[in-house]
Amino acid sequence: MAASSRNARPSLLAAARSRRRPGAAGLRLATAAALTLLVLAACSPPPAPPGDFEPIASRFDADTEGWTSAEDQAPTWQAPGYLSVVDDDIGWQYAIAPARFHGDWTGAETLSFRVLVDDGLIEHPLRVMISGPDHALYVAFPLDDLVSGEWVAFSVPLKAGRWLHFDGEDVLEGPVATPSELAATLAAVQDLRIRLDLTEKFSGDEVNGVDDVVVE
Ligand SMILES: [Ca+2]
Ligand SMILES: [Ca+2]
Repeated sequence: MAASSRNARPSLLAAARSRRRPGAAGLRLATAAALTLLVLAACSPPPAPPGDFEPIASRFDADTEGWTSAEDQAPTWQAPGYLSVVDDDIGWQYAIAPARFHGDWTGAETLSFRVLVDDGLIEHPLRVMISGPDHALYVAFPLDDLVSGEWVAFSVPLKAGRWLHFDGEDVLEGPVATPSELAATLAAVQDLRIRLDLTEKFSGDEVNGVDDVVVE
């Protein structure tokens, strides 16, 4: 870019000089053209390529892929290829993603996953939560989305609107995150977890599955 601006200026000036009686209007045009070229050369960084986020996924084809849980009992791998999480305490059980899911999600558009719902009495909404340096934000899915004993697919856009500030497990609806709060959180994800505590059971008899967790 610097080379083209260096080349452009002398040739334009030479063209202006070669005129015998350059009118004021002609000089102004030549000067404006030279300035335009200089500005274009100086101010045109290459645009960022769109959609350059590299998707992150856990398909659990062969093992637990490093996922953990909030309560004592570790998740287990189940054939033909999903993660099984047992609710074995009165606390809230979560499936917790490994560090591979941490980092900059800027440019990602959707978070999706599937859940195999325990066959007990469904009482608590499914939640997914992402945390960054300053905010813990979650989306709660309607209770009616859950189907006892069935696999259900969930998907949420990584856009402001549905993401709420975590304000305790028992607060059903925290304050809505602003676009800038969500963007700041997505730029430095430190934790991703899915609340898998859906039924009234809590003593090792509630078992939920999760599969195909994808950020893309
Ligand atoms: Ca799988
Ligand atoms: Ca439970």
